[in-house]
Amino acid sequence: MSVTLDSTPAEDGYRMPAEFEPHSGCWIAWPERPDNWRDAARPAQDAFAQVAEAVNRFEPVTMAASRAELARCRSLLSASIRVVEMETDDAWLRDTGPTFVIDRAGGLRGVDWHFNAWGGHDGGLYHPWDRDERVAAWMLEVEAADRYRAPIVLEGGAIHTDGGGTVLATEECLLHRNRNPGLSRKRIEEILRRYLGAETVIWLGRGVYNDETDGHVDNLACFVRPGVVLLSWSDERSDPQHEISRDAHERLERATDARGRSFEVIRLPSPGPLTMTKTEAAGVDAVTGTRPRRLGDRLAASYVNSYLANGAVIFPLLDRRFDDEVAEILGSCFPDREMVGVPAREILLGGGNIHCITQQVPARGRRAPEPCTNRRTIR
Ligand code: KQY
Repeated sequence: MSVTLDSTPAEDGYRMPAEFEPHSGCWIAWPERPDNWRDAARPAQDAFAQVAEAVNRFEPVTMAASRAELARCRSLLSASIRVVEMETDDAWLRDTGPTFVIDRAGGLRGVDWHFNAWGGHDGGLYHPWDRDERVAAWMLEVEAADRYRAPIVLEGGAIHTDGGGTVLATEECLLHRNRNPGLSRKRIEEILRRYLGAETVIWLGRGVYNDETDGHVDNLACFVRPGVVLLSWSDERSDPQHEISRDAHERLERATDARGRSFEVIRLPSPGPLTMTKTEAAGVDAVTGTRPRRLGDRLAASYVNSYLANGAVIFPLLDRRFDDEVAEILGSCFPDREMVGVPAREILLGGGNIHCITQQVPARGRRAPEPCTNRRTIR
C-alpha cells in the first residue's frame, strides 16, 4: 500500500538518485492512441516492445497496458516481462510516472508531480489528460512506495540529476508560462531542492529544436557521471540546433556543480535533420485537440534521449550516417556498459524517444560508486 505523505523528501532524508546509479527495474507503457501513433500504433508497439526486450536483458521490465490491449501486449513480449493493466492517455512514463527518491536506510518513495500534457490548454499536446495525471500514484501503489504530492507541474523528462545535488533543466520548459505561471526561477529552485535534493540547478536555455515538450532537457543533455555531461550537438551553422547547443555548451562551461566542480562536456552528434514523411503523417488520425502531424515536420531527434540500464546504454538508432559514431562515443563514456542500439524512428514520430518512454526504479540503499575511467573530451 502507498501512503501520501505531508512532508517533503528533503525533510525525510530522501534524494533523487542519478540514472547511472543501480536500478531494481524499469517501467514502460504500451502506446495505443491513433492520433499520436501512426497505423493504429502498431509500428510504435513493435518499437516499444524492442526497447522493453533490450532493457529486460539488464533489469526487470514492467509494461503497463490498457485492458483493451492487455492480451495483445502480453502476446508480443517475453514471459519474463511483467505486464500490468493501467489506463493511460499516452505512453510517456518518464513524464507521467513518479520521480523515485531513496534514502540511506533502504527506503523508496516517489514524487508525484502535477501533469498537464506538456502545457495544458496553452499549447499542450492533447486533452483530456486525467488518466495520465493518475499514473504516478498508481505506479507507486504497485511498487508499494509512499507518495509525495509535489506542488508544481513538472515532467520527469524536464530534469536530470547527478544524484549528488546537481540538477540540469532548461529555462524554455521550467519557466514556460504554460507550466507554472507566477512561479519565479528562485521558487522553482526551492521546490527542486525540497523534492529532489537539488542544491544547484544548472539552467540551460532552449531544448532541442522543435521539441514539442517545450524543450525537455532529457532530449538535449544528460549526465554521464558527476561532472561529465553529454550534449546533443550540431556542427551545421545553418541548423537552428547549432545555436541552441552552442549556448548550452557555453552555459555548462561557465557553471559549476553542487560540489564546485567544472563540467566536462562531451558532444554527441545530432542525427539528421530528420523530417516526417508523407506516409508517416498520413498514418496518424487527425483529431481536434491533439497536435497534428504534417509532412515535412522537423523531428526533435537526439541520441541523448537514451536509457541507462544496469550495465547497458539503450540508445536510439535514428540515422545510419551517425549511429556507429554515436555508439563509439557512448561506449567511451560508459566503458563498463554494453551499447545496445534499438531502431527508434517510430518512437521519435510520436514526439520523444527511449528516455521519454522509460522510468527507472532505483535500487534501494546506498549509492554504488560509478567507475571513473574515461576523461576524454570529444570535440
Ligand atoms: O520528451 C519526453 N520526455 C516526452 C515526449 C512526449 C511527446 C508527446 N507527444
